[in-house]
Amino acid sequence: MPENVAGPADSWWSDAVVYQIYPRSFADSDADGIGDLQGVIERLDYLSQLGVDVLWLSPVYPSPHDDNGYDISDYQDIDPLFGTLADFDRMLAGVHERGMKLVMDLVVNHTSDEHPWFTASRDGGPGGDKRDWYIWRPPRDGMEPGTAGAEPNNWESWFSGPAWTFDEASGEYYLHTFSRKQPDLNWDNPEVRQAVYAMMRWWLDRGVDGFRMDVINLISKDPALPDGIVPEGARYGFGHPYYVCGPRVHEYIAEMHREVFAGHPRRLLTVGEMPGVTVEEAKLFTDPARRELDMVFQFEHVGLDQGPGGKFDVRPLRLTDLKASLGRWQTGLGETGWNSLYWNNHDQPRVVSRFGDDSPAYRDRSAKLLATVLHLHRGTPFVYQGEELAMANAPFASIGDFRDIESLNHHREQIALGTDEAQILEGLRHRSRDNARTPMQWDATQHAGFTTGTPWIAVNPDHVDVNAKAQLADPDSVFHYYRRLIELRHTEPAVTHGDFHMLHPDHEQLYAFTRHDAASGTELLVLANFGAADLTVDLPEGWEDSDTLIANLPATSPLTSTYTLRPWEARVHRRRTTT
Ligand code: TEU
Repeated sequence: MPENVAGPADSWWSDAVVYQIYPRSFADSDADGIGDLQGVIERLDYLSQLGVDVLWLSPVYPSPHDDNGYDISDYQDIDPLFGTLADFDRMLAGVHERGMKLVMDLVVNHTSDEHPWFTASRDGGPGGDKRDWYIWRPPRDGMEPGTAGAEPNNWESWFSGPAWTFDEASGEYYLHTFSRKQPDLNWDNPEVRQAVYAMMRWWLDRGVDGFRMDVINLISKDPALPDGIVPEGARYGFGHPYYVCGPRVHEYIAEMHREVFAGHPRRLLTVGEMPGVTVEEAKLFTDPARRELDMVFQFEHVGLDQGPGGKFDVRPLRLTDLKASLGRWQTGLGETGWNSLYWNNHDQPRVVSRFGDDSPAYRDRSAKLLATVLHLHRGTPFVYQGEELAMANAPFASIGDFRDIESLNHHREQIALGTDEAQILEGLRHRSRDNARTPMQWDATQHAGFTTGTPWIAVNPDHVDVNAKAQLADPDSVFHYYRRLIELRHTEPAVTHGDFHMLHPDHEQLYAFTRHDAASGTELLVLANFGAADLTVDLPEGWEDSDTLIANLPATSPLTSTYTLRPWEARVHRRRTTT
């Protein structure tokens, strides 16, 4: 019986590739302008052709959609916007029939404020039987309830403003580390934990194959809820030290593993999304002997191009910083832990615009280069919808083009502080999560084949050139390059099992590394030119007779002691080794 003990390179998911579907923007079957489960069903053959093994479905549960479904009001049903439980069951059967697995998005750090658990907690008042399911506190001593500064501590929400909202009826505040419509559950309450585990078992019994766990490292707060540090010029305190990987987080996740996953008869996958997690913490979460999680999403590499002002304070990326960060995670988790590998998701801007070159001249080539570098690292790659097409950031013109609560709150807060709107919009164009949420580009027709209605957010006008239909017909497309990369992971042992060794770590334009797998007697060399100028590189010896496993350009010569990489050229070579 496959024991669902997290394990490194020998687990079923170590040579798997995961594809994230953000259903709201994937495919709309009923012309309401919002994607749905029937739309997913109609595209399962496309995903099967790509060759991915697991689908991660962003939330489709009932929700007021304050945060596009990451504010859940019923954990055991499907929002009518997306369909019904019967539609879900049909989709899951279609996924399994094609030999793929499905993991759900588990959002249990918080619920919607419209979840019955919260309405009972709020309306029951202090002493009510569900009061302690959430985090309620009286105003700060001596302060007038409901006035600025009277919040129980000075923590700031991730979506701007204080992390507390005042409830007039009870004269107390409730904590919401995200929007005020996303109250944090009190994980110190065993009733809360057991209710979450029961819900998780309900979905496993329904046939799902695991969970991606939303901000799961934030569930344990320092019970004293101390004030955070107030950065220079900021209005609120930085509460992260008091709830990122908090005091009992490992206890709770180990308990979850015992209560939900241990000994399960099917092969499952658990991925913890962990803002602020360090390599050292991730080793603890993913060490198989600790029976916690299979892998984590870390955020270090997607924070390297921001300044002290936060995510919308855009700074240029230095390739040496990226290599140092990813290299640290490759070696840091070592043989006991396991990396998830991603550039994109529904929260991140499109990587071809961010780390590549989305000009027509180099968009496809740099997208293939970025995919090559990521997929040849040690770990499990995640492909976000549209990444396989080189979908790019959208040309947002005004604040009216944005939908995301994080972006809209940031704009409102910065306008109130007197920041120049052109500067605010510039930051949003680079970093807004809406860059990832423009509709999937299926073809060159109006609304890119996503909907026959009016899309909830505008389609990127570049869909006339960047779309699945055109790329399926072009063997040299980004889609088919991703398909070959995924196939390589299934056929080339060194891609999964090889060790990792960075080359030229101090080079600002070259990303190069080797992967050596003694068991299969093979070594891979990965070369990538992160720039629009030719780059002549010194190569290690012994690669002149190597095979080209995959490349985004035909080779100009054998890999002798030097080789000139063309702009955005990526190559993977293989040689046999005796050890
Ligand atoms: O995101 C967690 C997280 O780190 C967010 O704060 C997000 O990365 C943001 O852009 C940081 O600036 C998860 C979900 O992926 C996100 O969509 C939700 O909005 C959030 O949690 C709350 O559920």
